[in-house]
Amino acid sequence: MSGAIDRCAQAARARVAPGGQRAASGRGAAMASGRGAGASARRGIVAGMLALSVAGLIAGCDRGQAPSFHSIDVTGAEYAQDFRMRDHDGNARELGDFRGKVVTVFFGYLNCPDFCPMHLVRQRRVLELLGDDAARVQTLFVTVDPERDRPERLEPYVTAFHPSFIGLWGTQEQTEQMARDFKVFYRKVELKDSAMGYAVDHTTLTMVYDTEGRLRLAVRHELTAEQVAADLRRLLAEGG
Ligand SMILES: [Cu+2]
Repeated sequence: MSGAIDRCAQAARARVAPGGQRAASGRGAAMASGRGAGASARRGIVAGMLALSVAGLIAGCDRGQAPSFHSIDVTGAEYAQDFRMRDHDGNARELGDFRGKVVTVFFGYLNCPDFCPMHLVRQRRVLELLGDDAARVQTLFVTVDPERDRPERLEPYVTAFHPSFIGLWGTQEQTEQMARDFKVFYRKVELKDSAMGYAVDHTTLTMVYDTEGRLRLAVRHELTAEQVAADLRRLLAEGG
């Protein structure tokens, strides 16, 4: 994960330590005084409270304020500032082309059996939830398998999820460069006994830019479409 996110996570860990201890002793008390289901329900509540407080600290990281985004707030991060790739129609593209829109960037590949289609389905649902505001959101899907995912294959794939989605393609070198710039990890994994030949492990965070082109959020794969839509709505409201 990114340096910025690592710093946030470290800060969250440091700050959550006292709460964690309180939660641990609280759990001990519940176990000592409770019986059966009552005690386990209390344990569930304590664990839930701890999880919420950790999520809250990460979301509001280092800014000393109430959590405001479901996603990880990476405002001010100095990586993932721009890219130069081709879109699925062969046009040169950079981040500035999408000024005025909230832009989401996800790295994946067409043969992906799970994370990529799930991401694109979530994005489609996010646009549905945003209604008219969806016109001010640009979804970008960067292939980390440029050898197989040629632009002519990217286009029908991404637009099948939503006509506004754009696939980004680069040479092997350009793809590696963009992934480095975005602190994204990917790696081919040979598959024995599979017609697919290989899979590609990859980072599943979605990077989100505000309407001014500033990197703002890293969206975890686990977030729901409702949570992502709420975050994007906030960014769109900032943009007026
Ligand atoms: Cu994938």
